[in-house]
Amino acid sequence: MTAIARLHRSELAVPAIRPELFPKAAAGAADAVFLDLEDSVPEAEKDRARANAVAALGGIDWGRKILAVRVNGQDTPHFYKDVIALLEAPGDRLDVIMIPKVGDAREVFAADLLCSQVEAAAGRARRVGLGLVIETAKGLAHVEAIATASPRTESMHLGVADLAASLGMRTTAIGGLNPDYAGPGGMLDPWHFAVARVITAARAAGLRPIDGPYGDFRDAEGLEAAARRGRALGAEGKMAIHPGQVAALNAAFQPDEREVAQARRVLAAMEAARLEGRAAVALDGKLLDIASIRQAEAMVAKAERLG
Ligand code: 1VU
Ligand code: MG
Repeated sequence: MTAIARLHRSELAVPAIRPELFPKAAAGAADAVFLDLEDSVPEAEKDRARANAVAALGGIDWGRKILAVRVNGQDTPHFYKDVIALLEAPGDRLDVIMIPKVGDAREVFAADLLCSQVEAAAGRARRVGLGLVIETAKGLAHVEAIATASPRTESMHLGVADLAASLGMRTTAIGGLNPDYAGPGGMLDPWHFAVARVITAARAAGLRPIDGPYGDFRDAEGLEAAARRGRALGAEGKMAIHPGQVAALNAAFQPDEREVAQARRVLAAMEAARLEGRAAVALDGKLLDIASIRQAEAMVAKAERLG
C-alpha cells in the first residue's frame, strides 16, 4: 500500500469560521490547505463553519493543491454530520478528510465505513482520502495499527499541542524546544520520539508523514530549525498555521540542488562499483554500499517528482 505521490511540503490550516481567508489560502503557495472545523472553531459556530467549508469545496478554485477539511473528532456529536455534509456536497474536489485525535484502528475502520456509505448513497465516483492526526497518548501508542487500518489513508500528521496535553508534557508552546529538556550540549528536542514514531509508522505503511505546526509564527529562525529537524528524520512536510510560514516550509522540504547532485554522484559511483563487481566502495573518504543506492534514489526520485 503506497499513498498517491503528492507534493506535500507545506499544509496551511485555515479556520473554516473565517471564509474571508479561503481565497487567500487558495492563492497562496501552500501545497496543501485544510479548512478546519475542529479546534479553531467555537462550539456554537460548528454548523456555520461546516456550511462555509462545504460551500468552499466547489466555490473556490484551489488549483492543484491538496484540499482537505479537518472534521471534528469521533468523540463529538459533529463528526458524522461533518463527513456526511462534505461527501454529499456536489463535485468531487475534496481530496482528504482529516480526522483529529485518532486513538486506534477501530476509529479508522468506522470513519472508512461512514465514508463508503455516504459515497455510495451520493453516487460519488471518487473515493475521498483520509489524513490521520496523531495527537494523543492513545493514538501514539497505536500508531502502527492506525497507519494500516484503511486503504483510504494518505498521510499521518503530528498534532503537537494536543499531544503535549495528552502526554502531560510541561509546556504550553506549540512545537519548538523546551529549556527544561536540555542536555549538557544544549537543547534537546522533546518532540523527537513522537515525530520519529509517526514518521516510522507512516513510512512503513507507504503514507506521507507530516510534521506538526510551529506555533510561534513570528519566529522565522525557530520555524526553519524545526522544519530542518523534521526533514532530517524523514518528514515529507510540515503544517503551517500562518501563511507567513509557507515559503520557508516549501524551501525546507524541497531537496536542494547540492543534495541532489551528491545523490547523483553516489548513484554514478555505485554503478561504476557494480561494473567492477563490488558493492562497497569509498567516495570522498566515506563508505557507500547498496543502501546508499536506495538513499540516493529516494532523493533523486523526490527531486524529479517536484520538477
Ligand atoms: O494581509 P491580509 O490582511 O490580506 O491577510 C492577513 C490575514 O488575513 C492572512 N492570514 C491567513 N490567510 C490564510 N490562512 C490563514 N490561516 C491565515 N492567517 C492569516 O494573512 C495576512 C497576515 O495575517 P496576520 O499576521 O494579521 O494574522 P492574524 O492575526 O489575522 O491571524 C493569526 C492567526 C494565528 C490567528 C491565524 O493565522 C490563524 O487563525 N491561523 C490558523 C489557526 C488554525 O487553523 N488552528 C487550528 C489548526 S493548527 C492546530 O491544530 C495547532 C496544533
Ligand atoms: Mg489538535
